[in-house]
Amino acid sequence: MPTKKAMTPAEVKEEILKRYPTKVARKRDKQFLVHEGPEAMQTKDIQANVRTIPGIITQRGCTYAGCKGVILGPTRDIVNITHGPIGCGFYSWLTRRNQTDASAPDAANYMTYCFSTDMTEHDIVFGGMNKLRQAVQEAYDLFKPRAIAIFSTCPVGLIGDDVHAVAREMKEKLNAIDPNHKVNIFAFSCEGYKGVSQSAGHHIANNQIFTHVVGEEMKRPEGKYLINMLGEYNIGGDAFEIERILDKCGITLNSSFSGNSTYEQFARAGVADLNCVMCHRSINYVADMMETKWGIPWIKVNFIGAKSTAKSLRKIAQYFGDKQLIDRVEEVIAEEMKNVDATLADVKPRTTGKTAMLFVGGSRAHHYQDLFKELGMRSIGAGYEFAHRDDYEGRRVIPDIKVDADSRNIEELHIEQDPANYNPRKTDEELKQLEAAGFEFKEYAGLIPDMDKDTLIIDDINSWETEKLIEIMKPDIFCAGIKEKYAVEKLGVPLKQLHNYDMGGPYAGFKGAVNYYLEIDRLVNSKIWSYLEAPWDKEPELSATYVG
Ligand code: CFM
Ligand code: HCA
Repeated sequence: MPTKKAMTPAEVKEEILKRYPTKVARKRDKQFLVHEGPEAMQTKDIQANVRTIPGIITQRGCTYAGCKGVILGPTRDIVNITHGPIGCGFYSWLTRRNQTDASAPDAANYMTYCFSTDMTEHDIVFGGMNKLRQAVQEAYDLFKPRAIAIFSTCPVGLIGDDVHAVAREMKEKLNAIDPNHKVNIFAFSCEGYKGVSQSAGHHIANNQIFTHVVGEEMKRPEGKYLINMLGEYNIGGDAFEIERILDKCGITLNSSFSGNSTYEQFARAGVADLNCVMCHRSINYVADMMETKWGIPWIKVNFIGAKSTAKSLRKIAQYFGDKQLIDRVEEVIAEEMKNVDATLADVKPRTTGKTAMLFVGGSRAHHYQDLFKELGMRSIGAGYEFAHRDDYEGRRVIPDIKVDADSRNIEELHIEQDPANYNPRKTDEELKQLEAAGFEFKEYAGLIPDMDKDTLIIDDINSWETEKLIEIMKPDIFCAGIKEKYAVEKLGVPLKQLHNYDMGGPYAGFKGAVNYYLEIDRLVNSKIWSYLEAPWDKEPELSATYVG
C-alpha cells in the first residue's frame, strides 16, 4: 500500500480536475470552488446554470420535469396531461413523494392518476394534436375537472404540435357544452430539451400559471395575517407540519405554491398580505410578478431546521409588526423547542464532529446545512444541480432584464449565461453605492456566504467527481438523489435522499427537525457501512487522504 498523504481542499480539486481533458478541466474549474473565507468569497464568481458538458453523467433532470413534476405536480385538482411518449408521464408519476391532504373535503384529487397521450411512432409522423384533443375530452368526460393542464415533452416540440391552440380550442368547446361548469385549460411549452436543466421548466410553469390562473378569483378568505407560501412542495408531508405551526401562531395560509394546493388557492393568491418564499430557485418569478402586479412584498423564509423555523416565524411576525402576533410566535417557539432540545441532548453527542456532503437541486443543498449544524456536523462539500448564481451568492440586485408581469418573457433564462448581462454578487461597499443610487435589491443568505472556509462548492457535480470526492474525503453521510444513492452506498457511505426523503419525513418545522436528527443519528452511527468494501479498498488508485 502506498503511504497516504493528507490533501488540502485545493489539492483535492486539483486531483480531480487533472484527470479531465484540458478543455473540460477549464470549464469545470469555473464551477468548482474552494471556499477562501467570507471576505475573499464576496468577489468570487461561480459559474452556474450552464449546459452540462456532453458525455458527463450529470445529476440533472429536464425542463419537462421542472414544469410538470415540480411546480404543477403537487396540484391535486388540476388534471395534468403529459403530451408525449408514455415513459415521460410514467416515470414522473408520484416519485417525488409530494403529498396531499386526502381528507380535504372540497377539492378533487387527481394526483394518484397518470394522464398521458401515449404518443407513438404514428403520432410522430402524422402529428399528435388529435390524440391530445381526444385526451382532453376524455379527462373532461370522466372527471369534469376545474382545470386541465397540458405538458409538452421533447417530441412535441420537434414535430411542432401546437399545444396552446389545442388548449384554446378545447376550452372554448367544453365551456360551451355545459355553461354551469367552467373548465380552465392551458398548456406549457416545457419540452425536456428546452433549457439546461429543470430550472427552465420552473420558469415556464411560473409564467403560465400566472397568466392563466393567478388572480382569477380575488376572494379574500378570513384571517388577520394572510400569507402565501411559495416554493414549498409538501415532500414527505413538510407542508402539513408548516401549516400546523402557522395555525398555532394564528397566521393564515391563503395560498400554497404548490404543496397541498388547490386551484382555488392559486386563483386567489393575489389577495395575500405577504409572500413567503421558501425555495427561491423554483418560484422567485411568481413572487416578482405578484410584487409588480399587486405590490405584495416577499421575504425569504426557511422552515428546514428548528432554528431556521423560529427565525422565519419571527421574520413573518416582524413584518406584520403586531405585538399580539409577535408574543404568540414566541410562545409557540418556546413550547416547540422543548422537544427539539430534548432530542438534541440525546443525539448530538453521537453526531458532533461528523461530516456531510450535499449535492441536491436548487435550494436543499443550502437549507439542509442548517439541520446538520444543529447536529454539530460539518458540511465539507456542497453544491446545486441547477441553481443560478444568486442562489450561491445570496444577494440579488434586481436584474436589468426583469421578468415583467405583462410580457412574461423568459429572458432571464439566458442572462446568467452571458456574463455581460449578469449582475455579480456585490460587496458591502458596492451595495451601499447602489442603494444610494436608488437601485432595488433583495438580500438573503446564499449557499456560499453560509459555508465555512476550506469547504468545497461544486456546481452540477457528476458521477466521476462524486466517486473521487468520496474516495478522498470520506464523508460520514452523502446527500443526493436516487441516481446517486446506490452507487454511493456501494462505496460504503450512507446516502440520504434529500429529494424524496427516502421513505421518511416530514423534515420541515420543529417536528420535522426531530425526525431528521433521529434519522441522521441512525445513518451515521450504523456499523453496516464499515462492512462494505469500496473498490479502492481492494485496489488503491489514489495515494492520499483528506486533511479535513
Ligand atoms: Fe426547490 Fe424543491 Fe429544490 Fe426544486 Fe427539485 Fe425537489 Fe430538489 Mo428534487 S423545487 S429546487 S426542482 S426545493 S424536485 S422539492 S428535491 S431537485 S432541491
Ligand atoms: C426531478 C425530480 C427530483 C428527482 C430526484 C432524484 C425529485 O428533478 O425531476 O434525482 O432523486 O425531487 O423528485 O428532483
